Amino acid sequence: MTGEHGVEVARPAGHVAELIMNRSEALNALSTRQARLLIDAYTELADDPQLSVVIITSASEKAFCVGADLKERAGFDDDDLRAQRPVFVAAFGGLLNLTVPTIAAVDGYALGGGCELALCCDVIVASDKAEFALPEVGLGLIPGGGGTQLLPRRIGPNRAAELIFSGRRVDAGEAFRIGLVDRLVPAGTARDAALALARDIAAKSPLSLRAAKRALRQGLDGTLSDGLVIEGDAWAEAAFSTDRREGIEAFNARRPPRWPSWGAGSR
Ligand code: CO8
Repeated sequence: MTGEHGVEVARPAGHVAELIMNRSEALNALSTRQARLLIDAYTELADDPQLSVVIITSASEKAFCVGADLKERAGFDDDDLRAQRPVFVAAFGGLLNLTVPTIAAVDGYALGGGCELALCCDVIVASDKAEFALPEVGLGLIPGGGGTQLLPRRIGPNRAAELIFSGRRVDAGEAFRIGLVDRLVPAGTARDAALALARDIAAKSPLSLRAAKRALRQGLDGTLSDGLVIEGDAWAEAAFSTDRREGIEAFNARRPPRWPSWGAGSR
């Protein structure tokens, strides 16, 4: 295995956490150890009731994440790969299942599992120098971190098929055009742009954000009519909350809301 492993959790603004992959020497390649560090970070964040937004990003100027650590895997037999699988499933699933809005800030390569980490987020902010690919079929694999399911939901099944079957790299401009990237910003500014967006989001009702995300995500799993029922339940949770009363009062008083759902310990 190359380089130090590292995943830092920073708090760059109120109610915002930044999860920074910091294994720059190996371009944040996902070894088993690096995947475990991600899982530890999600566990810490999932337990934090004061959180409204999570950004996942990289300390490397060159890469967001280049996917599975192919040097580590070079020594793997089938049992090793089988043993790694649940760790990797949790490293992707833990991000996908965070109950607060998530943003990937991508300023370089997002390849294989790196692209899938971004796909696990609600919003992808990328800079001009970002590049995306799911090259797994060229390695005798297939995307296994959610890529075959999340990419078609993002960009449509046929565009996803073209990218997954060819494994080709997509530059930031094309990624933005096809909807793989949601906000395109100048090189070197993806983290700042993601933070600006995160601050905007974090000013909103924490209860509403969680309810909206639940409706959005769970709704995508089923039929439209099931989704509308899920939306109705999530709507009721927000609509009959004290946050709704505060939101309307603050609007009419022309002042920023002070969300009751933050509770007394709000930072
Ligand atoms: N694993 C380990 N080390 C890597 C990886 C990787 N994936 N990618 C790059 N590195 C290392 C290189 O070996 C090199 O290290 P060293 O200097 O010690 O030799 C260093 O990073 C820099 O790389 P390069 O010298 O190659 O730099 P270049 O600028 O020439 O190229 C690239 C950079 C384009 C990123 C190139 O290295 C590359 O193509 N890397 C492989 C990317 C790839 O194919 N990723 C997909 C892997 S498969 C996968 O991710 C499956 C995910 C499974 C999830 C399953 C969930 C259950």
